[in-house]
Amino acid sequence: MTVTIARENAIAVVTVDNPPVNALSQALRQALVEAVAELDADAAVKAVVLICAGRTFIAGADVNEFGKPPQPPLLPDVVATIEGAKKPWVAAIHGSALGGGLEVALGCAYRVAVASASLGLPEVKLGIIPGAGGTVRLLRLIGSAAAVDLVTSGSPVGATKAEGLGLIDAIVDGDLRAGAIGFANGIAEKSLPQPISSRAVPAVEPGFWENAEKAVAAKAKREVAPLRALASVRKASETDFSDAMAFERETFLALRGSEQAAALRHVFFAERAAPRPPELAGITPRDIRSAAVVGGGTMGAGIAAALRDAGLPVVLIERDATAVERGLANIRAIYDGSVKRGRLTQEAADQRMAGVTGGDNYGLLADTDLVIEAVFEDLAVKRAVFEKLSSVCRPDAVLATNTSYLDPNAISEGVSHPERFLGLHFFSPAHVMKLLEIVLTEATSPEVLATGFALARQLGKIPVRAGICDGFIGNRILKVTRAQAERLLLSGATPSAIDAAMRAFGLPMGPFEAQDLGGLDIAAFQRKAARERGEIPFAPVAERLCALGRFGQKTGGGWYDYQPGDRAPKPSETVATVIAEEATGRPQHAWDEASIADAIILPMVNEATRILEERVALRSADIDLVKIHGYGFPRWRGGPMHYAEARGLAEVVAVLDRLAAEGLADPPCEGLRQAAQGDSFAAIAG
Ligand code: T1G
Repeated sequence: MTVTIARENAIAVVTVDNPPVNALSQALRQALVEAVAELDADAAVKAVVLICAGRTFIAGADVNEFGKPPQPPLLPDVVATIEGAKKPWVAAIHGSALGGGLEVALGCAYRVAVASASLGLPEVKLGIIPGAGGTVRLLRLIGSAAAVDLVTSGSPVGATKAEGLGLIDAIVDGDLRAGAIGFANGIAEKSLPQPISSRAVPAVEPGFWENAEKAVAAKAKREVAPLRALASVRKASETDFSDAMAFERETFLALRGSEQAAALRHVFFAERAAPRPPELAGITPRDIRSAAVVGGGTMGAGIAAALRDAGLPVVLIERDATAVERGLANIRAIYDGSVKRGRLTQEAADQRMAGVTGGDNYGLLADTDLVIEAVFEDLAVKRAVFEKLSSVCRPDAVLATNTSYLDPNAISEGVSHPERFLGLHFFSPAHVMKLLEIVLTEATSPEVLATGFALARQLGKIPVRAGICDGFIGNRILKVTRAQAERLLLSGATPSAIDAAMRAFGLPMGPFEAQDLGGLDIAAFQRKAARERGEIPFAPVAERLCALGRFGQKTGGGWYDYQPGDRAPKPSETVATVIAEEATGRPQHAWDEASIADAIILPMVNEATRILEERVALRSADIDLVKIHGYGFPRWRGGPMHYAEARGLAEVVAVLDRLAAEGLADPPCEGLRQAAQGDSFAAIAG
C-alpha cells in the first residue's frame, strides 16, 4: 500500500494505491492523517487532490478487518482530520466511491468524478450501517429524503445523479487527475466552504420519518441493518453532530458483531471466490466470442437473452421455420418486458434483438465458439441435437447442455471430442437468475470447465461447479425439501402453516406456493423418471393431486384453490381431504413456526452435507450460493450451511436425531456427525 504526494505548482496530489480496491486498511488510514499534517504545514500548497490508482476510488473499509478489533486511527477520526484540514481537499473519484470511501470524500471540501463513477453507502448489504459519518453528513449535503434512499438501500448512484443531488460538485471530462487539478486551481484562492459537519440539516415534511420507517421496514423484512440505518439518519436530523456521530458509531459497532453481518460477509466473500475456484488456478479458458442456443422455449430464449445482454452475437436454432419464429418471439417478449419495466430503452432492446439470428440449419454453427442445448428434457431428443452439433461445429467449439435432470454423461455419449462438453444449468428466468451450475462430465477438460466459469463472469452470473447426480446440487436439495414438506403434512401440519413458516424464516415463498406457481407436473415428470430408475420418490399427496389434474395456478388449483384471475392461494377442502386420507394411522404432531423450519431447513443441510461428501459440490460456501441465488434462501442467513454452522452443528445433529426418532426426517449423515465434531464443514470440504 502506498500514499504518494506529488506537487503540481500550488496543488498537492495525494495518490492512494492499495490494490485491489484501495480499501481503507489501518496503514492507509494512518497515511491519510499524516498527509493532512504534511500538507497543512506546507505554505506552498493551496489545495489538495485526493485520487486513487488502479480500478477505483476507495471502495470502503477493509472487509478483512471486520472480524478484528478496530485499530487507530479510526475512520471517523480520519474523516474529521481531512475535514479540518487548513487547505481544501478535492476528492477525485473514478470507479466506485463506496462506504468508507464515500465517507472520506464527504470529509473533503469538494468532490469531482468522472461520468462513469458510482457513489454509494452499501453497508446495509453487509448487515451494518456506515460507521464514519455517512448517516450524519450525507443528509446535510443532499437532504434527508435522498440520504435515506442511499443509506437504507445500499444502492450506489451514478455520477450524473450524484451531481444532481449535490453529492459531487462537478463531473470531469477526460483525464481525471488533470481535471481535478484544474478544479482545485479554480477553488484554491476561495475561502474554505463550510464543513459538512457544521451545516444545518434541511427540514422534512411532517410524517416524513414515519413514512420512511414503514417503507424501509416493508422492504427490509427481517434484515436489521436498514431500519437501524434509518434510525441513525433520523438521529442526525434531530440532534447535534457529535451526539449523532456517537449514536451512529454505537449502532455500527453493535451491528458489526451481529449474526446477520457475519452471514452477509460470508456471502460477500463466497460470491467473490466463486468465479475463481482454486482448482482452476492457472488454467486458461477458451475465448467465447460467439454463441448459439438450440431450442427457443422458455429456457432457450432466456439463455439467448443472457448471452445477448453480455454482448455476444447469438444464433437461435429450432427444428423448423415456425419454431424459429416462435423462439425469436419469446426472446423479443423478454426485451419488450424490459422496456415496459424501464430496464431497457427501446433502442437498446432493438440492438439486443438485432444480434440474434434465427435458423433451422445447423450449418449456421460451423464457426460458433459455444453452443448451448436447451431442448425438451428427453435423452433421445438431446442426443440427436448433439449428434448434429458434433458433425457441424468446430472440434474446439464448446458444447453444453442446459439439462436439469438428465445425466450429462449419458447426453454426451457419441459427442465428438467429449472433453469439450459440459453442463451449463441455468435457472429460470435464465436472463435474470444469477446462479449457473457448471456440471462436468467424466470427460470435460479443465480448460473447458474454466471456459464455463469465464462464461459465467461474462454473463455476470454466480458459477458453482457441480458433479453429476440427480438434480446436481440445487434441485437435489429441492427434492428433499419437497419430500420433507409432505412428511409434515402427514403429521399434522397444513400447506398454509408450512408456507407461512418458511416465509417467516426468510424464504420468498413456501414450498407449496412455489409448486403451485411453477406447476406440479414438472416434479411429477421427474418422479416418473426416478421410478424408472428404480427409486421410490416420496410424494403421496402430490401424486394424488396430479392424478386429479391439480397442477397449480395454471389449472386453477394445486395445493391451493385459485379464483379465476386471482393468484391469491386459498386453502383447499379437496387437498385437506387427500391429506387426511394419506395421514390416516400416522402419528400427529403439534407444529409451530420454529419446529416446521427445523424440519424443513435441517434436512436441507443434511442432504447438502451428503453432496459435499460425494464431492458433487467442493465447498460448503458453494452450496450456500446455490440456495441463495437459485432458490431465494435469505442472504442475511448466509445460506443453509452458514446458518447451520452459526447455529452449531452439534445442535443441528441433535435436532435431526430427534426428528429421525419420530420418523420425521432422515438421521444425520456420517459427514454431518463428523463436521459437528469440529463445528465446521471444513473438515469434510472447504
Ligand atoms: N475490503 C476488502 N477487499 C475488498 C473490498 C473491501 N471493502 N471490496 C472488494 N474487495 C476485494 C474482493 O474481495 C476481491 O478480492 C477484489 O477486491 C475485487 O473485488 C466504515 C464500515 C468495489 C464494486 O461494501 O462492491 O466501508 O478475490 O471481484 O467486481 O462506513 O468489490 O480479488 O482477492 O468484487 O470490480 C463498504 C464492496 C465496506 C464495497 C469492485 N464497501 N466491494 O467490484 O471486483 S463497509 C463495500 C464491492 C464500510 C464504513 C464501512 C466490489 C467493487 P480478490 P470484486 P469488482
